[in-house]
Amino acid sequence: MRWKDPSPQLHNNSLASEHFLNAIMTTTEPTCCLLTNSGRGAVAVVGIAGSIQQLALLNDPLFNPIGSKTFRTLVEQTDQVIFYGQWNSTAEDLVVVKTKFGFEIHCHGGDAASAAIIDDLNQNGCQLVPKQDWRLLHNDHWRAETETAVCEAMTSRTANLLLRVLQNQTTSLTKLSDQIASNQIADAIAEIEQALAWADFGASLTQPRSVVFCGHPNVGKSSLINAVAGFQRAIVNSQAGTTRDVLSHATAIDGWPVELKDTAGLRDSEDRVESLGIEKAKQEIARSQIRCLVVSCEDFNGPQDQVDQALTSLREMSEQLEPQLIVFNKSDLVPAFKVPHSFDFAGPKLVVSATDQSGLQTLVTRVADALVPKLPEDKDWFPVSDWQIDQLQSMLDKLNQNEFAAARSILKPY
Ligand SMILES: Nc1nc2c(ncn2[C@@H]2O[C@H](COP(=O)(O)OP(=O)(O)OP(=O)(O)O)[C@@H](O)[C@H]2O)c(=O)[nH]1
Ligand SMILES: [Mg+2]
Repeated sequence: MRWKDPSPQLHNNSLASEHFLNAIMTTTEPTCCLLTNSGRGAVAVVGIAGSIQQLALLNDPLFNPIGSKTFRTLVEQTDQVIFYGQWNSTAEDLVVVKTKFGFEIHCHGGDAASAAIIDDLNQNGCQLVPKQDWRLLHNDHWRAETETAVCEAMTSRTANLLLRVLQNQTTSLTKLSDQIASNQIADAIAEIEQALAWADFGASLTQPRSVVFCGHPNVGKSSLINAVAGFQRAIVNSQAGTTRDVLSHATAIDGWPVELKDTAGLRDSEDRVESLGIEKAKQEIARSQIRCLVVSCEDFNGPQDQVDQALTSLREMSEQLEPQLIVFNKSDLVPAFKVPHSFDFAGPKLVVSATDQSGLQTLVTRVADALVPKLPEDKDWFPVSDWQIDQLQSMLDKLNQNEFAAARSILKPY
């Protein structure tokens, strides 16, 4: 049989998952999948599954193991699991590992090496399947989702947390299933609610959070982003209104993946292009998780009427934009600058300079605190994908409607 693209419903239907598993194990045409994320690691892993006798890797000399024996002989006549050798078409030295379902090819982490291998496999009848479906080989959708999240982790901090979630998963879901089976429904509900309380955090481990720098023109938003990101990316200019679009820079803050967003300075403008930029800025500010409102220390250090005007404007912007942090930049221009007493704000008020870099470490720490105010405990399990969140929500609904067996069946195979 030929492998067809899986239907979108596949993930919501355990019968369909079983169908997939049967298909992949009995098909005469093997399948392959890039198991690691594109361009994110030193080593990329290409998985191959299917009827072992038919594997392209065995039938054609795609791979030459070190020594005089052919790959087929080694696989069929020895218990060897790890094979060192050369991929023929690219002459790359790599490692092939025998697995429960077929093989894994561990090659160079760049995109080109894995693409060449997948191309060779494809040409030898090994069909490429999406990562999500590949993981259903486990026949455990809960595990498949968490493993996929581990592969999507962008930093070692998030990868470690996701691995811990994976380790805790069997114990936690088995406990939940047992609680429902033994009619401890209130405990089960509390358990699910506790897990769902971490759902946003779980999602943030694979999807970067947006941190926007906003404020009036010329206060140093672009300069601060460049300083935090560690290199010159956004255009900085002494002319107000320099940034016209939303610029995005992917990085990590304290190990949390983020997109730093540079926005146009907010002011009334007659210029059509600038006004469009300001409109986009407002939309970005509204959808960002963390908003850093940037002002210039200079505006708070002059004649009283200028300071009063700056304070009024700061209060208005703070009410409108609801920032988590207020950043007084250009402190190098105002020695011994003090944040005005008369300005009340619940979050951190930071005094920094993009030019001499003072206060930047504190700024980064405070952004990290705002991103993750609290960490889960080592033993905690929580959902890390939309599918897992949906399943837990639907379990809650079923438990609340006294449909205990239906709720428990969602936890299959636990
Ligand atoms: N002395 C000093 N100058 C700074 C500092 N930060 C930025 N500047 C200068 O202020 C001017 C404006 O900086 P930008 O980073 O372009 O300001 P912006 O807020 O992005 O401006 P728009 O894109 O126009 O909204 C430039 O000349 C910067 O070199 C700082 O901490 N100290
Ligand atoms: Mg700018």
